[in-house]
Amino acid sequence: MKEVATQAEPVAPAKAPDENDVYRDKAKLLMAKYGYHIKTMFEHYDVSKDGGIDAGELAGLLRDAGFGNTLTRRIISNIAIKKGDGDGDNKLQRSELDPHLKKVDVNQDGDLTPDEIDAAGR
Ligand SMILES: [Ca+2]
Ligand SMILES: [Ca+2]
Repeated sequence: MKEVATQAEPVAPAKAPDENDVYRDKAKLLMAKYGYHIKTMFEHYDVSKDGGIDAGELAGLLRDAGFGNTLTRRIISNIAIKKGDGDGDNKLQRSELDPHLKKVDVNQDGDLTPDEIDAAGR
């Protein structure tokens, strides 16, 4: 009798939520406050209403989302602005953010839904 190699189903290891899961949950909670609308959230954090998110405004977003502490938020904000700022005004405009957000906003409706956030970076 031929031995049938039992094709072991890949068992999903019971893995503890990794850091990215934690970030995704924070992002979901934050987006929920703004009805998942990117525009609503952007306008909320553009405190100075100049059409761009500066490092201080971004740090406020990170604070509300529960990321890091005052120092790490300041560092993260400065790095994010440096990386994303295309026109050198030290702020992130929608035009500078949208190419990144579009990768998450799969159906391009301007909302970041929990499903899309879950799928991001997997
Ligand atoms: Ca602003
Ligand atoms: Ca800019």
